[in-house]
Amino acid sequence: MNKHSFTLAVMALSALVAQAASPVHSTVLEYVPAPGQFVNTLPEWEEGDDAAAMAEKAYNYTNPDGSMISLGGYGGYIVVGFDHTIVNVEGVRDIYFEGNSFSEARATQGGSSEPGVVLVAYDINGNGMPDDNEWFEIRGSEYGNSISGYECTYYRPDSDEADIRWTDNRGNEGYIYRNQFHPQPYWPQWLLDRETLTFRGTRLPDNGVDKNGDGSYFVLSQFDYGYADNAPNLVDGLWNEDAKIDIDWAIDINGNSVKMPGVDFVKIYTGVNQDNGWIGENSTEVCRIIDAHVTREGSTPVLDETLEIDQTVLDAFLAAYADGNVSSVANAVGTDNMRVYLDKATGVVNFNAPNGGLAQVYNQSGMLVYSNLFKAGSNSIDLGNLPDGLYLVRIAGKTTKILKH
Ligand SMILES: [Ca+2]
Ligand SMILES: [Ca+2]
Ligand SMILES: [Ca+2]
Ligand SMILES: [Ca+2]
Repeated sequence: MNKHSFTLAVMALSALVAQAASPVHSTVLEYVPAPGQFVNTLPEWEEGDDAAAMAEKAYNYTNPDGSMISLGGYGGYIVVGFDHTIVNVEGVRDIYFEGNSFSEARATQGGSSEPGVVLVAYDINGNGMPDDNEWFEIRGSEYGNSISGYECTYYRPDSDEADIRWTDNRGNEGYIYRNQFHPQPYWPQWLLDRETLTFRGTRLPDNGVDKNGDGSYFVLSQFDYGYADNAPNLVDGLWNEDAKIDIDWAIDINGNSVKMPGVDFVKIYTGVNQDNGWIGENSTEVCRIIDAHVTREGSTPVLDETLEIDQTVLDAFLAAYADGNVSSVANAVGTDNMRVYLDKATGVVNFNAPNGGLAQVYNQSGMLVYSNLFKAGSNSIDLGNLPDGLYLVRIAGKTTKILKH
């Protein structure tokens, strides 16, 4: 090899190196915190910063190995993207979340866990963006103890010195309380034109306990698995398995497990709505979000680029979710906290009810075609033998329109 071709080879090699994929998230697409004691400081808001500027700052605060950002109270979220698809590797956890939880032992033994609910998206339509119907929730250990369809609205305060009131769709209300340690405004300053901020999702159970009963010592217990900022980052210097999620924990809008080929986007939102006295609101922190399939861990992890998406899994996934996460639930209708949906393939209407009651179905002519009692929990009504068309499904006195087609 002469000197010239050697130089070319080195140049080609550095080009390759420059293009190597990074296991760490490569972009922050959205950063919308709920009000909280670290909002406007993690990351810092400066006069003139708009939503795009704050998303960029959120990136700079999380990657590379930066500090962290806070999502504020319940519902506040961040959406990140990667420069490659995180492959769902069979039988192992695929995504690693760095947070600032310092619990040393599991569950009730103590800690500062502030679990964030995780959603993952595969770019089904290939437009380079996560679309609403591309998200799948990660079913963590508390899924059965959580409230789905939860909605929390915060009200912009009249002054920066006022606590920030919230109400939810379960009849509760409360405050994000100001504290002496954090004197800055708690309302996102780039969202001052919004009178309210509403967040929807799954509400995890409260995990904070006033240990001495006098407000002096709060313990925020760690959940078993499936959340961000829930478990300590490291165990014996290595990435903590409890800080990782398996893409196989993804579920669709029906609550069914989904076999996803991989993940292009990750969303995290604060999942607990609890005030812990002087510690303040439970707020999820996010540092780096990392493809866990690496050949080297640590501050500069190296991606294992030999992994490939399983074509069979991809084909089956695209066939099942060609229209995204609502392909089988085109008629999903939320009725308060009850979601009624039609499985197009079978003609079965499914719903989850907090209590038992009477279900009736009328056809377009107003004829009663179904009447039966249902129980608390999951129920189904089989309309498979009925002709296509519009039906009125009346469940516990609430009517939902379902178009069977
Ligand atoms: Ca996996
Ligand atoms: Ca997309
Ligand atoms: Ca926090
Ligand atoms: Ca935290």
